[in-house]
Amino acid sequence: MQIGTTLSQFIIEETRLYPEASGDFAALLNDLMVACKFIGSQVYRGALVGALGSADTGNVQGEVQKKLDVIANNAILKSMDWTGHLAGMVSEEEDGPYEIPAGIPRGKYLLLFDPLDGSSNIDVGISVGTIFSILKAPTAGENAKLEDFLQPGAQQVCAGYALYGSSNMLVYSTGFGVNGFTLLPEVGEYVLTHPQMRIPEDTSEYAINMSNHRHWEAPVRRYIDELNAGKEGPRERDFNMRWVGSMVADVHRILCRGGIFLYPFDTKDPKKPGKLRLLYEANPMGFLIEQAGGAASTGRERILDIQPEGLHQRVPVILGAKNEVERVTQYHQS
Ligand code: P6P
Repeated sequence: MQIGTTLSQFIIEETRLYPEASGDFAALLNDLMVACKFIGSQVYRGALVGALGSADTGNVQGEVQKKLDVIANNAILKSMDWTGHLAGMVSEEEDGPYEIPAGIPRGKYLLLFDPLDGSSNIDVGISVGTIFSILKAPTAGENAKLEDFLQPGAQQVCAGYALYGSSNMLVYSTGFGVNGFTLLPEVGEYVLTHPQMRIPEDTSEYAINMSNHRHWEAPVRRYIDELNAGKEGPRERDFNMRWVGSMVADVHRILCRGGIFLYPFDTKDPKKPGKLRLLYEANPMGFLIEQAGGAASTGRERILDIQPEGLHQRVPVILGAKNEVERVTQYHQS
Protein backbone atom coordinates (compact mmCIF):
# COMPACT_ATOMS: atom_id res chain seq x y z
CA MET A 1 0.00 0.00 0.00
CA GLN A 2 1.31 3.44 -0.94
CA ILE A 3 0.68 6.36 1.45
CA GLY A 4 -0.12 8.56 -1.58
CA THR A 5 0.36 12.35 -1.81
CA THR A 6 0.46 13.85 1.65
CA LEU A 7 -0.76 17.39 2.35
CA SER A 8 2.79 18.39 3.31
CA GLN A 9 4.06 17.15 -0.08
CA PHE A 10 1.15 18.79 -1.94
CA ILE A 11 1.78 22.16 -0.24
CA ILE A 12 5.48 22.07 -1.11
CA GLU A 13 4.76 21.08 -4.71
CA GLU A 14 2.09 23.79 -5.04
CA THR A 15 4.52 26.34 -3.58
CA ARG A 16 6.73 25.71 -6.62
CA LEU A 17 4.00 27.40 -8.71
CA TYR A 18 5.13 30.63 -7.02
CA PRO A 19 8.81 31.14 -7.98
CA GLU A 20 9.11 34.04 -5.53
CA ALA A 21 7.75 31.95 -2.63
CA SER A 22 9.80 32.15 0.57
CA GLY A 23 8.22 29.06 2.12
CA ASP A 24 6.43 31.11 4.81
CA PHE A 25 3.02 30.28 3.42
CA ALA A 26 3.80 26.56 3.19
CA ALA A 27 4.97 26.60 6.82
CA LEU A 28 1.85 28.53 7.87
CA LEU A 29 -0.43 25.93 6.26
CA ASN A 30 1.52 23.10 7.85
CA ASP A 31 1.18 24.70 11.29
CA LEU A 32 -2.56 25.17 10.74
CA MET A 33 -2.81 21.52 9.74
CA VAL A 34 -1.37 20.47 13.11
CA ALA A 35 -4.05 22.50 14.89
CA CYS A 36 -6.78 20.82 12.80
CA LYS A 37 -5.42 17.37 13.62
CA PHE A 38 -5.46 18.26 17.32
CA ILE A 39 -8.98 19.70 17.21
CA GLY A 40 -10.18 16.56 15.44
CA SER A 41 -8.62 14.40 18.15
CA GLN A 42 -10.51 16.36 20.82
CA VAL A 43 -13.81 16.30 18.92
CA TYR A 44 -13.59 12.52 18.39
CA ARG A 45 -12.76 11.95 22.08
CA GLY A 46 -15.39 14.45 23.23
CA ALA A 47 -17.61 12.33 25.43
CA LEU A 48 -14.69 10.21 26.63
CA VAL A 49 -12.76 13.14 28.09
CA GLY A 50 -15.66 15.22 29.32
CA ALA A 51 -15.18 17.77 26.51
CA LEU A 52 -18.85 17.89 25.52
CA GLY A 53 -21.35 20.38 26.84
CA SER A 54 -21.18 24.09 27.55
CA ALA A 55 -18.23 26.02 28.87
CA ASP A 56 -20.58 28.35 30.78
CA THR A 57 -18.96 31.30 28.99
CA GLY A 58 -20.21 33.54 26.19
CA ASN A 59 -18.63 35.03 23.07
CA VAL A 60 -18.93 38.23 21.07
CA GLN A 61 -21.78 36.65 19.09
CA GLY A 62 -23.84 36.44 22.30
CA GLU A 63 -23.67 32.64 22.07
CA VAL A 64 -22.99 30.23 24.94
CA GLN A 65 -19.63 28.64 24.16
CA LYS A 66 -19.23 24.89 24.09
CA LYS A 67 -16.15 23.49 25.84
CA LEU A 68 -14.88 22.39 22.44
CA ASP A 69 -15.35 25.93 21.04
CA VAL A 70 -12.86 27.15 23.65
CA ILE A 71 -10.51 24.19 23.12
CA ALA A 72 -10.53 24.67 19.33
CA ASN A 73 -10.05 28.44 19.57
CA ASN A 74 -7.10 28.14 21.92
CA ALA A 75 -5.63 25.33 19.82
CA ILE A 76 -5.45 27.52 16.73
CA LEU A 77 -4.31 30.69 18.53
CA LYS A 78 -1.51 28.83 20.34
CA SER A 79 -0.50 26.73 17.31
CA MET A 80 -0.16 29.84 15.18
CA ASP A 81 0.85 32.83 17.32
CA TRP A 82 4.50 31.76 17.82
CA THR A 83 5.22 31.01 14.12
CA GLY A 84 6.30 34.46 12.93
CA HIS A 85 4.15 34.01 9.80
CA LEU A 86 1.22 36.15 11.02
CA ALA A 87 0.65 39.85 11.68
CA GLY A 88 -2.59 39.05 13.52
CA MET A 89 -5.62 36.79 13.77
CA VAL A 90 -9.41 37.15 13.88
CA SER A 91 -11.55 34.44 15.44
CA GLU A 92 -15.30 34.05 15.74
CA GLU A 93 -14.60 33.52 19.44
CA GLU A 94 -12.58 36.73 19.94
CA ASP A 95 -14.10 40.22 20.21
CA GLY A 96 -11.26 41.98 18.37
CA PRO A 97 -8.04 41.12 16.52
CA TYR A 98 -5.72 38.75 18.38
CA GLU A 99 -2.32 40.39 18.80
CA ILE A 100 0.80 38.32 18.21
CA PRO A 101 2.68 38.06 21.56
CA ALA A 102 5.52 40.49 22.20
CA GLY A 103 8.91 39.27 21.03
CA ILE A 104 7.47 37.23 18.16
CA PRO A 105 8.22 38.51 14.64
CA ARG A 106 5.17 39.86 12.80
CA GLY A 107 4.70 37.97 9.53
CA LYS A 108 3.08 38.84 6.22
CA TYR A 109 -0.23 36.97 6.57
CA LEU A 110 -3.52 37.38 8.41
CA LEU A 111 -5.49 34.34 9.61
CA LEU A 112 -9.26 34.54 10.12
CA PHE A 113 -11.20 31.54 11.36
CA ASP A 114 -14.24 29.98 12.90
CA PRO A 115 -12.55 27.43 15.16
CA LEU A 116 -15.50 25.08 15.48
CA ASP A 117 -18.44 25.86 13.24
CA GLY A 118 -21.68 24.05 13.97
CA SER A 119 -20.68 23.43 17.56
CA SER A 120 -24.33 23.29 18.65
CA ASN A 121 -24.30 19.89 16.92
CA ILE A 122 -21.36 18.46 18.84
CA ASP A 123 -23.32 17.03 21.75
CA VAL A 124 -25.54 15.08 19.35
CA GLY A 125 -22.74 13.61 17.25
CA ILE A 126 -23.25 15.61 14.05
CA SER A 127 -20.22 16.65 11.95
CA VAL A 128 -18.58 19.98 12.78
CA GLY A 129 -15.64 21.80 11.28
CA THR A 130 -13.02 24.54 11.33
CA ILE A 131 -13.23 27.22 8.63
CA PHE A 132 -10.20 29.38 7.77
CA SER A 133 -9.30 32.29 5.53
CA ILE A 134 -5.83 33.72 4.83
CA LEU A 135 -5.17 37.28 3.65
CA LYS A 136 -1.97 39.19 2.97
CA ALA A 137 -1.17 41.71 5.72
CA PRO A 138 -1.11 45.22 4.19
CA THR A 139 1.97 46.06 6.29
CA ALA A 140 4.07 42.93 6.80
CA GLY A 141 6.23 42.98 9.89
CA GLU A 142 3.88 45.17 11.93
CA ASN A 143 0.91 44.45 14.22
CA ALA A 144 -2.19 44.18 12.07
CA LYS A 145 -4.81 46.86 12.66
CA LEU A 146 -8.53 46.00 12.67
CA GLU A 147 -9.03 47.58 9.26
CA ASP A 148 -6.32 45.34 7.77
CA PHE A 149 -8.73 42.40 8.11
CA LEU A 150 -11.54 44.22 6.27
CA GLN A 151 -10.53 43.04 2.80
CA PRO A 152 -13.02 41.77 0.18
CA GLY A 153 -13.05 37.97 -0.05
CA ALA A 154 -11.64 38.12 -3.59
CA GLN A 155 -8.31 39.10 -1.97
CA GLN A 156 -7.97 35.85 -0.01
CA VAL A 157 -4.73 33.99 -0.80
CA CYS A 158 -6.12 30.79 0.69
CA ALA A 159 -9.37 29.43 2.13
CA GLY A 160 -10.39 26.06 3.46
CA TYR A 161 -11.93 23.96 6.15
CA ALA A 162 -11.32 20.89 8.27
CA LEU A 163 -14.34 18.59 8.54
CA TYR A 164 -14.61 16.46 11.65
CA GLY A 165 -17.09 13.98 10.24
CA SER A 166 -16.94 10.30 9.33
CA SER A 167 -13.24 11.10 8.88
CA ASN A 168 -11.02 14.12 9.55
CA MET A 169 -10.74 15.89 6.19
CA LEU A 170 -8.95 19.04 5.14
CA VAL A 171 -10.17 20.85 2.00
CA TYR A 172 -8.49 24.02 0.75
CA SER A 173 -7.63 26.20 -2.23
CA THR A 174 -4.96 28.78 -2.99
CA GLY A 175 -6.58 29.71 -6.29
CA PHE A 176 -5.58 26.65 -8.28
CA GLY A 177 -8.75 24.61 -7.72
CA VAL A 178 -9.99 22.78 -4.63
CA ASN A 179 -8.30 19.67 -3.22
CA GLY A 180 -9.41 17.41 -0.36
CA PHE A 181 -7.27 15.39 2.00
CA THR A 182 -8.22 12.65 4.47
CA LEU A 183 -6.33 12.11 7.72
CA LEU A 184 -4.64 8.72 7.97
CA PRO A 185 -4.82 8.54 11.80
CA GLU A 186 -2.20 5.85 12.32
CA VAL A 187 0.32 7.93 10.37
CA GLY A 188 -0.95 11.38 11.37
CA GLU A 189 -0.83 12.66 7.79
CA TYR A 190 -3.56 14.13 5.62
CA VAL A 191 -3.50 12.25 2.27
CA LEU A 192 -4.89 13.53 -1.06
CA THR A 193 -8.20 11.72 -1.67
CA HIS A 194 -10.34 14.32 -3.49
CA PRO A 195 -8.22 16.02 -6.20
CA GLN A 196 -9.69 19.00 -8.08
CA MET A 197 -13.22 18.94 -6.60
CA ARG A 198 -15.83 20.40 -9.00
CA ILE A 199 -19.49 21.47 -8.60
CA PRO A 200 -21.91 20.72 -11.49
CA GLU A 201 -23.65 23.89 -12.77
CA ASP A 202 -27.08 22.29 -12.22
CA THR A 203 -28.45 20.34 -9.27
CA SER A 204 -31.56 18.72 -7.83
CA GLU A 205 -30.49 18.99 -4.18
CA TYR A 206 -30.86 22.03 -1.94
CA ALA A 207 -29.97 22.88 1.64
CA ILE A 208 -31.93 25.39 3.69
CA ASN A 209 -33.55 25.60 7.15
CA MET A 210 -37.21 25.45 6.08
CA SER A 211 -38.46 26.58 9.50
CA ASN A 212 -37.52 30.14 8.50
CA HIS A 213 -39.82 30.12 5.42
CA ARG A 214 -42.18 32.81 6.71
CA HIS A 215 -39.23 35.12 7.47
CA TRP A 216 -37.67 35.03 3.99
CA GLU A 217 -37.99 37.67 1.29
CA ALA A 218 -40.39 36.92 -1.58
CA PRO A 219 -37.70 35.92 -4.17
CA VAL A 220 -36.35 33.19 -1.86
CA ARG A 221 -39.84 31.97 -0.94
CA ARG A 222 -40.65 31.79 -4.68
CA TYR A 223 -37.44 29.88 -5.45
CA ILE A 224 -37.89 27.34 -2.64
CA ASP A 225 -41.63 26.91 -3.28
CA GLU A 226 -40.82 26.04 -6.92
CA LEU A 227 -38.30 23.40 -5.77
CA ASN A 228 -40.89 21.95 -3.37
CA ALA A 229 -43.48 21.86 -6.18
CA GLY A 230 -41.24 19.34 -7.96
CA LYS A 231 -42.26 17.96 -11.32
CA GLU A 232 -45.81 19.29 -10.93
CA GLY A 233 -44.35 22.81 -10.68
CA PRO A 234 -42.48 25.16 -13.04
CA ARG A 235 -39.15 23.32 -12.58
CA GLU A 236 -40.77 20.14 -13.93
CA ARG A 237 -38.53 17.85 -11.85
CA ASP A 238 -38.36 16.68 -8.26
CA PHE A 239 -35.73 18.03 -5.86
CA ASN A 240 -34.20 16.55 -2.71
CA MET A 241 -33.43 18.48 0.49
CA ARG A 242 -30.61 18.04 2.99
CA TRP A 243 -29.94 20.32 6.00
CA VAL A 244 -27.24 19.25 8.45
CA GLY A 245 -27.20 22.56 10.30
CA SER A 246 -23.41 22.56 10.15
CA MET A 247 -22.14 24.73 7.29
CA VAL A 248 -18.92 22.76 6.81
CA ALA A 249 -20.86 19.50 6.41
CA ASP A 250 -23.40 21.03 4.02
CA VAL A 251 -20.73 22.75 1.90
CA HIS A 252 -18.59 19.60 1.84
CA ARG A 253 -21.54 17.60 0.50
CA ILE A 254 -22.00 20.21 -2.24
CA LEU A 255 -18.30 20.03 -3.17
CA CYS A 256 -18.60 16.23 -3.31
CA ARG A 257 -21.91 15.79 -5.19
CA GLY A 258 -23.27 19.22 -6.09
CA GLY A 259 -26.18 21.22 -4.68
CA ILE A 260 -27.16 24.67 -3.53
CA PHE A 261 -26.95 26.01 0.05
CA LEU A 262 -29.00 28.93 1.28
CA TYR A 263 -28.94 30.86 4.52
CA PRO A 264 -30.73 33.88 3.08
CA PHE A 265 -31.75 37.22 4.50
CA ASP A 266 -34.59 36.82 6.99
CA THR A 267 -36.62 39.20 9.12
CA LYS A 268 -36.19 37.23 12.35
CA ASP A 269 -33.73 39.80 13.71
CA PRO A 270 -33.65 43.20 11.94
CA LYS A 271 -30.12 43.73 13.27
CA LYS A 272 -28.88 40.61 11.47
CA PRO A 273 -29.20 40.59 7.62
CA GLY A 274 -28.22 36.91 7.75
CA LYS A 275 -26.86 34.43 10.26
CA LEU A 276 -23.50 33.59 8.72
CA ARG A 277 -20.41 35.74 9.21
CA LEU A 278 -18.72 37.28 6.19
CA LEU A 279 -15.02 37.21 7.10
CA TYR A 280 -14.63 33.64 8.38
CA GLU A 281 -17.62 31.75 6.96
CA ALA A 282 -19.09 33.30 3.80
CA ASN A 283 -15.80 34.51 2.29
CA PRO A 284 -13.75 31.30 2.70
CA MET A 285 -16.65 29.08 1.64
CA GLY A 286 -17.44 31.41 -1.25
CA PHE A 287 -13.81 31.26 -2.40
CA LEU A 288 -13.85 27.45 -2.34
CA ILE A 289 -17.19 27.22 -4.16
CA GLU A 290 -16.02 29.59 -6.93
CA GLN A 291 -12.73 27.71 -7.24
CA ALA A 292 -14.78 24.52 -7.75
CA GLY A 293 -16.85 26.11 -10.55
CA GLY A 294 -19.82 27.27 -8.46
CA ALA A 295 -21.13 30.70 -7.47
CA ALA A 296 -21.59 32.51 -4.13
CA SER A 297 -23.99 35.41 -3.73
CA THR A 298 -26.05 37.28 -1.14
CA GLY A 299 -28.88 37.16 -3.69
CA ARG A 300 -27.99 40.71 -4.67
CA GLU A 301 -24.19 40.69 -5.07
CA ARG A 302 -21.18 38.40 -5.32
CA ILE A 303 -20.04 37.61 -1.78
CA LEU A 304 -16.34 37.96 -2.62
CA ASP A 305 -16.92 41.54 -3.83
CA ILE A 306 -18.36 42.79 -0.52
CA GLN A 307 -16.26 45.46 1.20
CA PRO A 308 -16.39 44.33 4.86
CA GLU A 309 -17.40 46.91 7.47
CA GLY A 310 -16.86 44.91 10.65
CA LEU A 311 -15.03 41.79 11.87
CA HIS A 312 -18.21 39.90 12.76
CA GLN A 313 -20.46 41.27 10.03
CA ARG A 314 -23.20 38.86 8.90
CA VAL A 315 -24.43 38.41 5.32
CA PRO A 316 -27.04 36.34 3.49
CA VAL A 317 -25.41 33.32 1.81
CA ILE A 318 -26.57 31.53 -1.35
CA LEU A 319 -23.87 29.29 -2.82
CA GLY A 320 -23.29 26.20 -4.94
CA ALA A 321 -24.48 25.20 -8.44
CA LYS A 322 -23.86 28.21 -10.67
CA ASN A 323 -27.14 28.04 -12.63
CA GLU A 324 -29.23 27.75 -9.46
CA VAL A 325 -27.46 30.63 -7.70
CA GLU A 326 -27.97 32.74 -10.81
CA ARG A 327 -31.68 31.83 -10.86
CA VAL A 328 -32.11 33.01 -7.24
CA THR A 329 -30.24 36.21 -8.11
CA GLN A 330 -32.54 36.80 -11.11
CA TYR A 331 -35.59 36.38 -8.86
CA HIS A 332 -34.18 39.13 -6.62
CA GLN A 333 -33.95 41.40 -9.67
CA SER A 334 -37.44 40.74 -11.05
P1 P6P B 1 -29.70 26.98 11.95
C1 P6P B 1 -24.03 26.66 12.82
O1 P6P B 1 -24.54 27.25 14.01
C2 P6P B 1 -24.19 27.68 11.71
O2 P6P B 1 -23.46 28.82 11.98
C3 P6P B 1 -23.78 27.04 10.38
O3 P6P B 1 -22.76 26.12 10.52
C4 P6P B 1 -25.06 26.38 9.90
O4 P6P B 1 -25.14 26.31 8.49
C5 P6P B 1 -26.14 27.31 10.46
O5 P6P B 1 -25.56 28.01 11.57
C6 P6P B 1 -27.33 26.52 10.96
O6 P6P B 1 -28.28 27.48 11.37
O7 P6P B 1 -30.51 28.27 12.07
O8 P6P B 1 -30.29 26.02 10.95
O9 P6P B 1 -29.40 26.33 13.28
